[in-house]
Amino acid sequence: MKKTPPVVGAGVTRPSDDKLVQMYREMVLCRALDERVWMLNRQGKAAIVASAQGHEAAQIGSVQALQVGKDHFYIYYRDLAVLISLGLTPTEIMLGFTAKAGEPLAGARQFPTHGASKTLNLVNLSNVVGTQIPQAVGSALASKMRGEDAVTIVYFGDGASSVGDCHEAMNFAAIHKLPVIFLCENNGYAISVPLSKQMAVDGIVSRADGYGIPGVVVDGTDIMAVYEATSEAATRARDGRGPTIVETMVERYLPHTSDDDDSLYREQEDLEEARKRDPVRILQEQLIGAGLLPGDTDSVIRNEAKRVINEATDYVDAAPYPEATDFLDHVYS
Ligand SMILES: Cc1ncc(C[n+]2csc(CCOP(=O)(O)OP(=O)(O)O)c2C)c(N)n1
Ligand SMILES: [Mg+2]
Repeated sequence: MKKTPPVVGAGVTRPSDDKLVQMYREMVLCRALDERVWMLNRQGKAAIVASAQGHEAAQIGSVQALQVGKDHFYIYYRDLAVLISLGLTPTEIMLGFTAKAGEPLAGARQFPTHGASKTLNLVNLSNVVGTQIPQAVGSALASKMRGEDAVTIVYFGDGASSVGDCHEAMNFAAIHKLPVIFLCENNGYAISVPLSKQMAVDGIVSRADGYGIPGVVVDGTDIMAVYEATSEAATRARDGRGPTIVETMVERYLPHTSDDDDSLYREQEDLEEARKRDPVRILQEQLIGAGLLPGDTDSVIRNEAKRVINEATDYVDAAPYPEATDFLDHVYS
């Protein structure tokens, strides 16, 4: 059977130097936020945390390849860095983790990182794994019917790729050549279940042939590779050539969530190997090598992140919980 060629490597897009440094700032900020909310969980101040540590390059590199305010974003619970890259502040995100008043996406009445923003075209998500995939395809269908130039991106894990919704969504999007990007964050685990017990192949990209769409596997710890692959997928979508699967190979550094104990199913050695592929350190080294972090720029960026996270922590500590009656504010009828 004819294999669909991968889309990456046509030499389309490299991020500008300024954009690379901006993406590094976001990575450092997100890592600091992630570490802090984990700490807040251990202090009993945040009910649950799903960490993005190890996924940051896949999340930020893909957002930055798209047009925020015009394109549509369907995320899942691990997409903390997508929120940062869309422009939410650490304070706004932390209000969600601590369920405090003023949380902008869901009035502090959702699982952290869930909720919607009309201005960002960020659509509310369900914690039911995989449900966002056909919803995103519906959004892409709407854009096509309205003749809009918008692309929809949907994020999901390797585990989510095994639910029926994923197959139905990809098949439908392929048939109708819809402007959607399927971005899989393949971290090798669905909670405690390793990839080898989820599927009989190495990853999800080989399914692309079965749908008749292109698919590409990228190193999800290399932000430039993610940016390039997402840019090319977005160009295809905007040109009316239909969907693309972008499978980003990432690492999950921490347990599935703060409620999980990964020592029950994951070898210490496996984790140590994973930590060698730290996307933040990889970009830091790339930028230093390219002379893009001259002098004390790196420590200025890190200190600024620390300051912002400390301020956000103080803010949410002092913030009240929502009034019991506020829940009606977000009820349609
Ligand atoms: C339909 C459904 N089945 C099971 C669950 C329980 N569950 C929550 S997260 C998860 C694993 C998902 O793994 P993956 O898609 O790889 O994402 P990751 O957490 O690894 O980023 C499961 C099974 C759920 N929320 N919804
Ligand atoms: Mg996974």
